[in-house]
Amino acid sequence: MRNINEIADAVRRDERITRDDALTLWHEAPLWLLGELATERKRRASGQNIYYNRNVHLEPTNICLFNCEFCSFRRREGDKDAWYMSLEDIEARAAELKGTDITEVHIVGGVHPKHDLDTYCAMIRRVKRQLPHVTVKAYTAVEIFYMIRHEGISVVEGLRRLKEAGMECIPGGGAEIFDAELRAKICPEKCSAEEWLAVHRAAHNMDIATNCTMLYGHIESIEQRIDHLDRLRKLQDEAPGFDAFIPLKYHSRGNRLSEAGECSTEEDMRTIAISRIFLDNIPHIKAYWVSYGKATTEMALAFGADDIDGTIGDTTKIYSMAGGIERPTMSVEELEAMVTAAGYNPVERDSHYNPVPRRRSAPPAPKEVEEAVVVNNDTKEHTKNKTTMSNTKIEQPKPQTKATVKAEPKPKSTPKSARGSKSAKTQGGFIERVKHFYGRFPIISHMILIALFGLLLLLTLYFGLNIGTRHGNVIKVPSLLGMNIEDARHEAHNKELNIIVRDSIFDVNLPGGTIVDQLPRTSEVRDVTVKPGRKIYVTINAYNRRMVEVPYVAKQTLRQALNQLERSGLTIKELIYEADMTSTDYVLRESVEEHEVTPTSSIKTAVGTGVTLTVSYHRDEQYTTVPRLVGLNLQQAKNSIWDSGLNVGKVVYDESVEDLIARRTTRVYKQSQSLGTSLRRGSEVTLYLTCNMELVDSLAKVADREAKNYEEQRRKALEKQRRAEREESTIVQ
Ligand code: V47
Repeated sequence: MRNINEIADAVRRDERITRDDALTLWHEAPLWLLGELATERKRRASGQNIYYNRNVHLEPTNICLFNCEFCSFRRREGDKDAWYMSLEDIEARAAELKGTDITEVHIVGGVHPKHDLDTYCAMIRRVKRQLPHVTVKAYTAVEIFYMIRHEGISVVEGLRRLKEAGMECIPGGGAEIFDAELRAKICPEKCSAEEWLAVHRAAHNMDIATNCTMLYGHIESIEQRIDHLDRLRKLQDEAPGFDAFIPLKYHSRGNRLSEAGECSTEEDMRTIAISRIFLDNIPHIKAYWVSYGKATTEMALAFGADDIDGTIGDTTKIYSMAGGIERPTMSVEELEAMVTAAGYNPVERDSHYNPVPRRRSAPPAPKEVEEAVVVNNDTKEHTKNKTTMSNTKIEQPKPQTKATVKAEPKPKSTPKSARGSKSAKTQGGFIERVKHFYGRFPIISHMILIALFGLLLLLTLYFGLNIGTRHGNVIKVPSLLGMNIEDARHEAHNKELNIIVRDSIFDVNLPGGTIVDQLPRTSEVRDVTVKPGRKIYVTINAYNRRMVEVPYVAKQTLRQALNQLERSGLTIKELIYEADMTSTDYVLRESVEEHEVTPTSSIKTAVGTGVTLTVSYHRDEQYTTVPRLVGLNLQQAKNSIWDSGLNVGKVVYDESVEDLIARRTTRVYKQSQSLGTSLRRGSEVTLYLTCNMELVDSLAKVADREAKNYEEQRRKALEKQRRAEREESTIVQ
């Protein structure tokens, strides 16, 4: 079993942790360390961004067949506070939302005994009829599993029908805790863990994005929490498709688990942080503000959360009925203020985590919907369809795949009667000539016929196999680096790929909207192929340089100060070392652009600005050792240098680095002083970077050997020192 320091180092190296590691972190890691590690993981996943959206919930009924111990929402038919919305009620509710700027309707409710798959599909269609541009995120896997089993069809067929009705993504509810024993205690009637996972697996394989949740803080053990996370991580490895994980804190009012009480805020933070650290393959961790309240949600941003859900507009009762916020609603301004106060960059997203461009009024229907409608009415004129849509009189628009959108009617072959006499004559002449040739050279003619037949057979086999097995149905991922995001979207759309912006940076030298990184990456030497409809995640250069307040980081350790500055999007200009009687690596003073930063200075500066820190060193600790930098990217190398009490000297790129975009894919292949060299604190280390990964790999192997030797020498030196100390103490005794 690894100790806490080994686990922390593994996380800092961006490595996966085990279930045992997660338990060790839970029981032994101080909260500040969890914050640091989770923030590191969050930074790699989404930089400084915190996401929110403009959404509403639609809870068609609270009448539910199931009677879960933790649920305060559920009512029986006939109960005085039970509600039920007919299809007309649902459509009327959707109609009320027309003209607002919401981008998502999240539908989830009780499993009503009278609802079947058709009713569930009709609900979605009613919403889409009124709000065609809005994404419907609908039904927990528990509801989906119920309706599919009730219908007696396969999960894939059920999902296909929901998708056809307009469901675009699936929320994460109903997961609760997967452990079978505990599930039998708290929600015995719900589908099993395996069934819940099967619904999400099938959805991912059909390219339907989903979320996942965990209901924690009631009667489950920490082992059961980690087991739950492990099952989610395994599914994501096997069939990726989870966009976000949402830890749902149990609320105790009005249900049969009330005696369990509610867990502390510290436990909330530990749960969020460990989820972020453990779930290294799920891009987003959501702190659902409706459940946590505003203050705890803001705190969660320092423990790895990068999403806070949306505006809600007082449309959900699940939490208020369990003792949560009575009328949950937040304006965009409030959400953004919360994020900014925590030192992050608020980003409005759509349901697929694409940033939504800033706007003041309701958005026009996005193009894709217009195109889909065009296809639905493919016998009608394009303009006519547009008019129909703006009048909202279309009958249940069916979303179509992009492949269908692009399909055009095949040109009809010319009718025989229309063929001119000239072509008939030419044809007759050709046949005559063939007959003549056959009469003169029968053997050669037979050989030509056999060759033609063979060629025909080969072509039939090749195309037949490709159609039958779809072996050929893959797309080469284009290189989007350096392209503008709009052009890239256009290119990706033509290739039936989807672009998701997952992060932004700010580089003054590049135009706004330039793509600076992409996943999967492709290059001149390495082609990557994917199936149609797959997502390409990109990082873009932001359009505007954001201003941030410089946090006061003096009177903290250097490590804490570096973390806090990084969280604010700032960097280090210089570390100046000053002798001190008591401590080493303690920040004495801080300045930015010639101004001293004080607890009350409130200086604002652009993201990416360098801050100067004056740091202490104790007389006996004037020297520090150079860390291993080979193999790291520039940011990682800089962090490591500052962490060691050194400064970044020159940054030198070799000839393989052709432009500014290429700089972002470089790694360190050489450092001016090798690992373990003893240097005065504050000295400079020069970094040499390249795009040539073979060179990096071969030099990294040398660096690995050096690191091993260095560790060995250090261990021996320490042993020797301890032995000497022991001997000295025996002599004294
Ligand atoms: O599945 C029910 C939970 C879930 C209580 O996917 C309770 O983006 C706490 O899944 N205390 C429904 N939790 C809500 C949900 C959700 C919410 C926000 C965003 C997303 C998303 C999904 O609420 C249920 C259950 O796990 N729940 N009762 C309670 N007393």
